[in-house]
Amino acid sequence: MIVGGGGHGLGTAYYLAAEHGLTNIAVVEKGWIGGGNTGRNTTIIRSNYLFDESIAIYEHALKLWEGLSQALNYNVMYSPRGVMMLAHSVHDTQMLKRIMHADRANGVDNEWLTPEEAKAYCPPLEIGTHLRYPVLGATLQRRGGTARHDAVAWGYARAADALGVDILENCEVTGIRRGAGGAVEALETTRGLIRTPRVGVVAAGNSSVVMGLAGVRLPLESFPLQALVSEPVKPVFPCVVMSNAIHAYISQSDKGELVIGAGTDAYNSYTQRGALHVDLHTLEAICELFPAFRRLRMLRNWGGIVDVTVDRSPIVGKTPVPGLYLNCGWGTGGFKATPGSAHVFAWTMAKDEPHPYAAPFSLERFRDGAMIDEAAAAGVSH
Ligand code: FAD
Ligand code: PYC
Repeated sequence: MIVGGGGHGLGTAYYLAAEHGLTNIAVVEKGWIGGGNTGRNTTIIRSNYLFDESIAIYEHALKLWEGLSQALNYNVMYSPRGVMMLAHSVHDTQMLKRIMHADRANGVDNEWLTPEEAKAYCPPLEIGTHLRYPVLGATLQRRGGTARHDAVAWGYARAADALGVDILENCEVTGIRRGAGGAVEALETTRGLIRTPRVGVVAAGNSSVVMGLAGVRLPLESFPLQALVSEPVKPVFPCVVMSNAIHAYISQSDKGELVIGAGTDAYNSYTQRGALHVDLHTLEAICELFPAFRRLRMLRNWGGIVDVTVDRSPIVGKTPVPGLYLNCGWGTGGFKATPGSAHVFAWTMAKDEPHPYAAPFSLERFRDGAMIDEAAAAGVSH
């Protein structure tokens, strides 16, 4: 049983069936598939992280993105248009260059652009020195880009369904029963009891609530994270631009809307919306960096709930409860990880041992102090 019908959960079910030959799999989703963070994110895909462990798992995902439409026979509209990260201070410059060198040492593409080169790659970018936060340079990962977020859920769901996976929507898990030796025995759901010896929890934002049903406490917090889109316009924005320091990130969807993301709200919550002032702050930053967009109108905004660990890295692996596996804590950055996360989690569940790329992201690292601190590369302030 997989709890959670987002991209990670549906992908896990797909790889369990496609690569491990398991046929008695079901995904239970309390709402509709893709209705969680999978369908609410700003779709940025990249693998330009700092630590070797992170680079390995995100690069594994990026390589899977490159062939995902073909593998699923479903167009997920992966578009490697390049992800640029702006430096506005000496500190930004040093940090981004450190990440760039770490990536290159791991064989992952990343390069440094001068302000003029950054503007040539993204013409709407303002690089004047009069800015409160002038652009001092940028890193560029050309293989980074975007994909259509809900197509990822639909693509994995259709491919998993074709392999015999059952997908149950409007089915909320309300209890996890444990039997002899504390092992998982059954799921209590709003549609009845489901007996099962093996459960994978992939319920982003709600992970601590679901794991609490089995008596497991998690070292993470849930926060609202918001995004918004402008009215649609003709193609004006050729890539993805992120500015961690003044906090704004932007791309243009195939429908023409400018897709803009904000930071997390400063309080914990399980509601899928946040405070308006966070969006307004983001729009101020966007208008400063891209003055041409000042007259655009906002079309709609929304929020999702992200679960964030203290080192801003995920938890993927086994738990102290026999038969219970966990995949969570991707925080503000798990969309890009979807295929890689699902792939290694399926491996972990099928073999009852952590996939090598997942092993560093165990729950035990919080006990042992083996943190993988990706706060600077997370791209979104927490
Ligand atoms: P989800 O898609 O949230 O799936 C979890 C599912 O579990 C949900 O559908 C939920 O309904 C279900 N569930 C919960 N509790 C239960 C229960 N008791 N019983 C049954 N089902 C349950 N990441 C990036 O890489 N790039 C970005 O640009 C980016 N931008 C973001 C912007 C926003 C505004 C937000 C909110 C997130 C962003 N992220 C981004 C993060 C990314 O969206 C998530 O990390 C990722 O989508 C998590 O996928 P998932 O499949 O684990 O979770
Ligand atoms: O992780 O790249 C990211 C990201 C961008 C916006 C939200 N998350």
